[in-house]
Amino acid sequence: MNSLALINEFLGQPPNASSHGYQIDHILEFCHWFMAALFFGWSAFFIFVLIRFRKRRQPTADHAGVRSGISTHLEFSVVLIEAVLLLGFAIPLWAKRVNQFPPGKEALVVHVVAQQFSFNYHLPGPDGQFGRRDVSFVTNANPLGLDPNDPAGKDDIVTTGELHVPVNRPVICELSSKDVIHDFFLPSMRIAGDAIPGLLIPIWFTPIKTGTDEVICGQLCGLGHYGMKGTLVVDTPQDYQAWLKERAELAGGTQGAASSQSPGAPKTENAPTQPQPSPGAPQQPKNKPAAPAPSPNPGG
Ligand SMILES: [Cu+2]
Repeated sequence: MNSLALINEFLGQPPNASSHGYQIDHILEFCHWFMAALFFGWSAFFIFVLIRFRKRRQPTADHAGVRSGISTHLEFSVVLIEAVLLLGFAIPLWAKRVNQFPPGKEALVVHVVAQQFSFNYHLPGPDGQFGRRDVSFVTNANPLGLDPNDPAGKDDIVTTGELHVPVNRPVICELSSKDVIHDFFLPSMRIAGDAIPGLLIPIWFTPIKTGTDEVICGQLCGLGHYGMKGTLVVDTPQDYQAWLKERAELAGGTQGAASSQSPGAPKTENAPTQPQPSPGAPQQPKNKPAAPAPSPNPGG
């Protein structure tokens, strides 16, 4: 995998950190080599034709053209390789991603709610139940509009900018947006999905390496799009439990108050050293959230 990933690395792709990512890396690597071969092959052929059929050597046009079948064979091989790539690799890989979700009990389910210009995360807390959300409860302190009267939401955890997940456990992110179309992109996890107002779009991945990874918005969503970054911290199970406990203590029963980012220093040795990019801090969303947060779906 790593020994093959020459072009991927050259193009600045971060190392893979998810269980399915190596398949994507393989297909990307193969496509890049294939495109390189096509580029140099066709370029060489083009230069050959320019010289071979120059006017000085061929003053009158030959209307019969080439009689050898080599170009037909070449073109047929290109079509064949592309068909194998698409039907043999790309479509099955994609189908696996969208059809074979891990069971809800085994996976960690997180609601990812994008807004201009940050990502909010909603976790169900120890009871495993997401509290109800409604746009009428949205305030600066309660960015997701958690219903204060819903008992299921009392222990919910809401964070902005930084999400922690345990290593080697599938994570299902249900994406939605409060304003415009964003894209929740985890380059090192080789996964991305659009966050669209009014829709709940699930994506999933299994992190296989602890550490800190970048979260970016993959859709040009407004003036502050460039700053719409976040952090995904992959913890050991112990560190993850410690983080959950810390978040719960910070929330202190007053839900929605836990919207400050990166409180305290995370206890991992891979803790981010750079300051948080303060998503959305200077630029509060100018437009009021137009669409209501999608109704939560307890139990995933
Ligand atoms: Cu965005």
